[in-house]
Amino acid sequence: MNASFIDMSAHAGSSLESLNEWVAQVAALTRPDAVHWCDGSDAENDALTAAMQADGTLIKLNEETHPGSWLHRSDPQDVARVEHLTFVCTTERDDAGPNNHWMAPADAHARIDALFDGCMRGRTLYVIPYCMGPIDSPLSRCGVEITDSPYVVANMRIMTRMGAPALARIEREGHFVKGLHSTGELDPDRRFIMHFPEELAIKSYGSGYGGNALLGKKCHALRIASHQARTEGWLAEHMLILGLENPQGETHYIAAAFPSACGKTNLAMLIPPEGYLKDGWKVTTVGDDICWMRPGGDGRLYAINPEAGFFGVAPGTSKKSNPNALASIQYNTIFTNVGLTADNQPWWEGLGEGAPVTDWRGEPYNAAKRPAAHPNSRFTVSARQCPSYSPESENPVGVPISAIVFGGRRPSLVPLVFEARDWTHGVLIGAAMGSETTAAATGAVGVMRRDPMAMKPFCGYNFADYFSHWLDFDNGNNKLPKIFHVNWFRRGAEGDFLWPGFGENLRVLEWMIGRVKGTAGAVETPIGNLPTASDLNLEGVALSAEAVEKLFGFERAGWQEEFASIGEYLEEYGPRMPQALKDEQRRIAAQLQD
Ligand code: GTP
Ligand code: SPV
Ligand code: MN
Repeated sequence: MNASFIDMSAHAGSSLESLNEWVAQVAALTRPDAVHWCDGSDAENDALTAAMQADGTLIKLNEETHPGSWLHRSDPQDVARVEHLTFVCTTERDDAGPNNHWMAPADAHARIDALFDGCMRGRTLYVIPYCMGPIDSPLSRCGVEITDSPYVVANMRIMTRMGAPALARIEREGHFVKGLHSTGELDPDRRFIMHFPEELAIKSYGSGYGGNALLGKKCHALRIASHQARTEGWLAEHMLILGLENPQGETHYIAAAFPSACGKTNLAMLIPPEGYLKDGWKVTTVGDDICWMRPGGDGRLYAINPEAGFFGVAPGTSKKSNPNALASIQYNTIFTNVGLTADNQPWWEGLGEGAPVTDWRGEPYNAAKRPAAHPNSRFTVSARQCPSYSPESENPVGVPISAIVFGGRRPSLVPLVFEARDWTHGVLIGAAMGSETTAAATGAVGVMRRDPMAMKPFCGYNFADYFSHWLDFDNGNNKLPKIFHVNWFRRGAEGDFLWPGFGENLRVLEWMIGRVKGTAGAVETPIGNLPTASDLNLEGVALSAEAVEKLFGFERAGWQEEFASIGEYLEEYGPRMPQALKDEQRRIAAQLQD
């Protein structure tokens, strides 16, 4: 054990005692050569990146075009979240629910501790104190991640409020979420991502990638936080948060849940179409992936983004699709698993300029062999670098939410947008969400599955209890947001997307706020309130007759089938499924038969 470990005895006797004890226990189990407590300083970051450059973990990008930026290549077998190896370990199996893989806590600890035994020999153990959310917000929660990956440290520094201020808050509060991570041997057969909600603890072994390894993100801010939120009366959701400012200068905040790689980052950074820009419409970005919200004194839901950075999908990001994201990642950015141009600039499919010479595995680019960038390649960047960054991201009170939006990749049946009649109907719409799987998790891509509230991989407890928790917010006192469903991914007979998407999505947001204010029109149908094409401002958008019919139409026969399938889905949760949700499904199914 080196000196920096002994140094921390300085904290003994303070309320950091339990932290010190835990670090000592972990060090005794994992046997690192050194222990380093992260303070989050520039000097620390410079030293870590220099060491990673020296050992090849980071590759320096073109300093002229991309100052302060790096490429990291992860192990080719470690490029996405691993849902089949992700466990929620509650005492009672039913508390994890059919939506999670479950293991008894004692068994889970024994299995993963056997992997941790001695795993940090020859490595440094980093202690990362972090705060999810503004450091002075009562809605924020702290955690400490122990890791043997300096790449994780560098990413956590961008993604969270990491270091000394977080440690001070932990010292004040005396409690924190404990996350233990080791990259291990990166062997997919020796890999587990385990959650212990009852202990507010996470143990992750054998992956260095994204949500598997940056434990503040999906493990803490969604799986553990959703459990905490249920017991404390708030919501931890897989949602972006954006501010929509109209020409009158009013800002409405919208939270939207789309499954992984289904458009949250893009919508959060939307640039309005030209006519809207001229009129003075503006979108600001509060968050692009995670939203924590709770009722304020006035009964409205107030939301914070617990993160401080974006871990965004690189492929498809271009000047045309997402200029704000592209501008954000011109400097001080870590790229993971993208390709390289001849002059060492990062490159990915859909960038729209330049040409790759090296692919994400570090081999000469060969289009016949593999894409230049992995489909789940990502950029890590501070939210503050985004031109549309909202200073409200730092507001300790959060922002009041006017509308909640659910959506997924639905090639057929589901129209562009519809509105829930009330909160219970909105919860059913969220619970019934379906989407095609994407490259954000290992496994087949393009397979339809139910992904309630975009939380299938992230809810830390039984979905039946989660839906009950959602329903409970409608208690007569709260002034709840309106709920909507969108589908940017409807396809035509030729297989093409029927809606132009991206910036044009503003037209749909405008209609939603019109509904919130009572100024926009809609037609009532059994599935909810649908706009006609003339209820949206479609000036300058050329839609075919097929597009208008499919984007704004209501297909009764298809919805009858869909509701039969939703009914079966709710039954999978047995008697824990709230009756109110089953009643809502039956009411709509009956209306669809009329
Ligand atoms: P995670 O970070 O995995 O949670 O993903 P995300 O929900 O933030 O998705 P992101 O915005 O990164 O988009 C993922 C993919 O969807 C990219 O390839 C985008 O180009 C594409 N996409 C986003 N918005 C739209 C849209 O409005 N229409 C279409 N057709 N594609 C879109
Ligand atoms: C997602 O998969 O929803 C992501 C990427 O945002 S990860 O951090 O890997 O979960
Ligand atoms: Mn996500």
